[in-house]
Amino acid sequence: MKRKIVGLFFCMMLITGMNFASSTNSFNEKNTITKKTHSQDYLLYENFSGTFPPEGWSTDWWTQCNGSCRPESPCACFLGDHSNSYITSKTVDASNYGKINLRFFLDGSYSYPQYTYIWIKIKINETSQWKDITPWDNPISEHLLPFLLDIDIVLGPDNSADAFQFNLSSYEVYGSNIKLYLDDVLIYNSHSNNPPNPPIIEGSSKGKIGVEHEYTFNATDPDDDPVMYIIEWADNNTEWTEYIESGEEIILKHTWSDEGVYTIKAKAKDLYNEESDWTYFEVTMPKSYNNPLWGYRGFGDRFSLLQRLIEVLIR
Ligand SMILES: [Ca+2]
Ligand SMILES: [Ca+2]
Repeated sequence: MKRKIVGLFFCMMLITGMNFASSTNSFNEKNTITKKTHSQDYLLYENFSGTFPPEGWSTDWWTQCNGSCRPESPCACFLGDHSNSYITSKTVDASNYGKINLRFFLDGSYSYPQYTYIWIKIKINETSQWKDITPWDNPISEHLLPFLLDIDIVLGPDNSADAFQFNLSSYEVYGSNIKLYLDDVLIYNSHSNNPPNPPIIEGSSKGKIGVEHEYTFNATDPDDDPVMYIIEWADNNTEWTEYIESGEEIILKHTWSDEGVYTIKAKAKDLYNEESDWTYFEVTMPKSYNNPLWGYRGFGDRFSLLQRLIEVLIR
């Protein structure tokens, strides 16, 4: 086991944090991160659904919450009952990796950002000091939350990170004004990750205004990671799906309200935020036949069958 501290080359990091505060309309609250059970290269995944604190974790005032969690309850939370708080992950052996990523969701609120401090720290092994990798200045001075943070951590070729740990701590002068919600902590090896293949889109290329159309999306990930889909329906509607297994079909319904040619765009994103290229699928919406009878609903399926029959006959 290497204990080489000199020459230890860890850190630094590239922040690819996404602040969902400014794009809440595109964040699907139903998004869930699926825990992979197969050949996956992650070192730690914690969604706080079990006993609290999870085995190997430690904290002072953090507890388990069932509301306000992002992406999914339950999560770990600190409800501002003290000025200081911390939560520390269990240790993981990252000594086989030159680079890892630390990713988590953090949400919450505070009244006085100018008196609020939030730190992210890592520890490489049991004898090393905590290293501050906070990607913002403290006090935070402005409203940062909520976000999904994804931090690249370069450990270097001589890495001795055999007891790697992550720590989140906070300090707020008026302690009761801060609330923090932490969820889906993932420490993973991003080095070997490949993006998913572009999704295959299946469905009708001709449609009718005001009628719901079904489209099937299917993408595979070379690493067999769970994938989610981002679909732009070309009428200013964008849809995000939940994560599903690689290669599993997902069926989505959409209704266009104006005539025209619409180019659906879809891409797949894997659990580690790697995105596929876009796939395009053109749909033509001719005018709807303005027969008042067809607007009548009540005959159920038999009537829509009749409607389709008449439609074929008059074409
Ligand atoms: Ca959770
Ligand atoms: Ca992948």
